[in-house]
Amino acid sequence: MKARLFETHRIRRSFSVDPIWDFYTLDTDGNKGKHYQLAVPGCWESHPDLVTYRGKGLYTKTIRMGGTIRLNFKGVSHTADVYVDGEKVSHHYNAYTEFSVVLKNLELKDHIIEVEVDNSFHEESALHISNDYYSYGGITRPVIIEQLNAVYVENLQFTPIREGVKWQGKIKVTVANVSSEPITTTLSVRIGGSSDKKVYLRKELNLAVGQSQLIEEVLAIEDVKTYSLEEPILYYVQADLACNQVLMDDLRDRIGFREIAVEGRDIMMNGKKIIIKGFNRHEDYGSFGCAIPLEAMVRDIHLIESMGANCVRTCHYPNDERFLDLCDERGILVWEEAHARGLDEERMRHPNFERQSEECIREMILNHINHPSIYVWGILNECASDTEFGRRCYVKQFEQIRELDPSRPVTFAALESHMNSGLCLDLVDIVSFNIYPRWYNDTPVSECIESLKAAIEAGEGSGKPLLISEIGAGGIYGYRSREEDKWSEERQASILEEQLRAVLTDRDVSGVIIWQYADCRVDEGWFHVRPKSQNNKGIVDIYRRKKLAFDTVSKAFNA
Ligand code: ADA
Repeated sequence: MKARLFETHRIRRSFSVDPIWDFYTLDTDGNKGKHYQLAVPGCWESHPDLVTYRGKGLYTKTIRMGGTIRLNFKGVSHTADVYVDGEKVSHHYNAYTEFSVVLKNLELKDHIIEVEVDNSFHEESALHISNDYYSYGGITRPVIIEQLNAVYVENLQFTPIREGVKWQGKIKVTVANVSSEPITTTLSVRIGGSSDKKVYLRKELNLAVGQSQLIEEVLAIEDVKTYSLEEPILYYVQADLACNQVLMDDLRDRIGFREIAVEGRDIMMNGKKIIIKGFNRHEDYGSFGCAIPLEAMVRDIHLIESMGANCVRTCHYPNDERFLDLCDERGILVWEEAHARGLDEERMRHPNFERQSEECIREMILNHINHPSIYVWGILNECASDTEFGRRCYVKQFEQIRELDPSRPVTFAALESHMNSGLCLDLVDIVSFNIYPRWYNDTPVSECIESLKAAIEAGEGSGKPLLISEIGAGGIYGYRSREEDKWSEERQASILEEQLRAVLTDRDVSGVIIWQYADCRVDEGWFHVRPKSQNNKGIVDIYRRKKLAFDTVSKAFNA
């Protein structure tokens, strides 16, 4: 199972783990229930017995391994406890960010890996709650098991810096000594195409037992072309570790030389203004749930591109890296977002909210910072940005993001009803609002936008770019009505036609992100406002069947 669309290692070896794991449901006392054999990655809801199962489950796999092993879980939904031969080696909360653990001095033999997974809305869970999307259960993203040598490249970050017509790059490499001896190793960093790379950094490191060292350098990069949406040219950054001229480890990632900036009311890419035409996309597909296979991700990209879009917002959580890789390759901009949706002040006061949010932001940026397609970091969608306590949470999270990545603008999608209480619009680089004129109210779209702009101008968001981060209407696939009554495809199409015409012709707006690309399953707690227990505002349904609005959006975006 590949976790990326390109090879990240030549030296470091990863095991190919058979994709079928043993699985047992667990009762609240941890007693095993029925036995299943489930695909990993996958959602347990894909099994006909487990479509609505919310609770605990146990995945088990026997793997022959030894020495120093790194277990890397790209996503487990949503609380994971990992055991090796019965000993707990890792715990992780949140379905949408990766985690890993290094096991040392393992005897070469069969070892039993067990992953206890919980997708219940347990009392420790501040971010996964009954919501207008579904928290699936399972090992829902790839599991990578790697054989390490004495040292390895733990993390590799690259930030492009534009200096006139030249490019620089800020490199941050973390190297770890996982042996039982102090070690001297030579780090070299290469940048270039898939074959011709130039060495830009060579450094000898002396690492004590168990020591990790961060190496930061700004490098002048030669002979590279700019990454643009029209020409999304990608390069590789590669870190190698050698001991006594013997290669011990390597890590390779893909990068693009592009600069995102905010100038006045404009979002700039490489010094040119861009207009965002995008979709909000939940990771949810037919009967795959959130464990969307690569072929289906590619299909989504083709459909999104065919409508003339240039952006995807990963509402409301960090996405699978393979999808981000596809956006990098296709020149589709990504608003990536830390996990939170519609948390009021009470929920933001949950004892675990701050720590779980902080972990999600750190893991999101640590692992996704190199993707050139990501142009903005988002947080706290429609949370309590209208209260002093809520504001303190926004302040703290934006500070953390700016500390981890000062190179990208930040934003959050605000509730329309907060437009006059804009307590947090001074904190963002880009002002974003979610509005639903003609759907949740019968306000003419242009009137809604005018009052939004007036409210922003009167507050702390004035003079900044404005994005309509959500706008749309419901339409049930296959429900047709010449009278255009609500939930019909015809009504959805005509509302979107008015919405997109008003937004895309308004020179004060830097773009629009439609809610939403595809229908998605929602938690049963939302059934009373969500026919079929789905959010039906997709332009395509959960199986990607086109609604009438598909043509409406294509016409507006391609105009
Ligand atoms: C909000 C929210 C979305 C979705 C949308 C809707 O803007 O951010 O997640 O719930 O409303 O469909 O009403």
